[in-house]
Amino acid sequence: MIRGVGQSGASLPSLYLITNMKDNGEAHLRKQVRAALDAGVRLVQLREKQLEGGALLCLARSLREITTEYGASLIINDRVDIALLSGADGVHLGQSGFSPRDARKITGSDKLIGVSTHSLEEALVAQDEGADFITFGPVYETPSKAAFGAPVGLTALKAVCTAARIPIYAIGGIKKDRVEEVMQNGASGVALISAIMEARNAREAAEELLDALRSFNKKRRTYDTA
Ligand code: TZP
Repeated sequence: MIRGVGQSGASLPSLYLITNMKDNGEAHLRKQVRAALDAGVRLVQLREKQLEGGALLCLARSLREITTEYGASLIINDRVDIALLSGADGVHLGQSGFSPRDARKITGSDKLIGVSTHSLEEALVAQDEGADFITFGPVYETPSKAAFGAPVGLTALKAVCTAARIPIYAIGGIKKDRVEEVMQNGASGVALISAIMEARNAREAAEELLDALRSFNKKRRTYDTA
């Protein structure tokens, strides 16, 4: 696995923020995303499955403007059409929508394609089909995925990180205190929703997560060159 570089050669930040506005509304979503961008987050996925096309496109365009201000990348969950219409940098696919290979036929080579995976097999299929990166999880228990059974855990994360060549974001229950553990097990970064979207102070939460990633990467560099 090459840390932080997608199959297309694009370099990927180690923190991947995913939105979920729940009942808080769009203004709150924009506020949390902006606070995260202020802190230094540079990769954001718009994931609002409840929104119909028109409303989703409108929100995607407004997040496109905000992320552009900060030089950050914007990824759209599932909807290749919305990704193209909003000028987003890529699309994030689930297991039940388009395959990465089919999505690529629509997006062309310059968009990023991410895929949600939950097993080694899914991860390797996504890689073979040209995904730039994957999320793997849920690594830990997290309320939104409780209905889908037990989390995959760190051993499975490590196995996927050892076997795959593309960047892997650990997802599911990621808080600042768990960053070091998932990175030690081979993740190239962390993807998360509630740790930032539900934080009282989203800027501070994002800064703490970025600090944890930076201090892990610093330790890893020291270790790698020792
Ligand atoms: N896929 C696997 S776990 C998850 C998704 C979308 C939810 C992550 O949310 P949180 O709040 O960071 O645990």
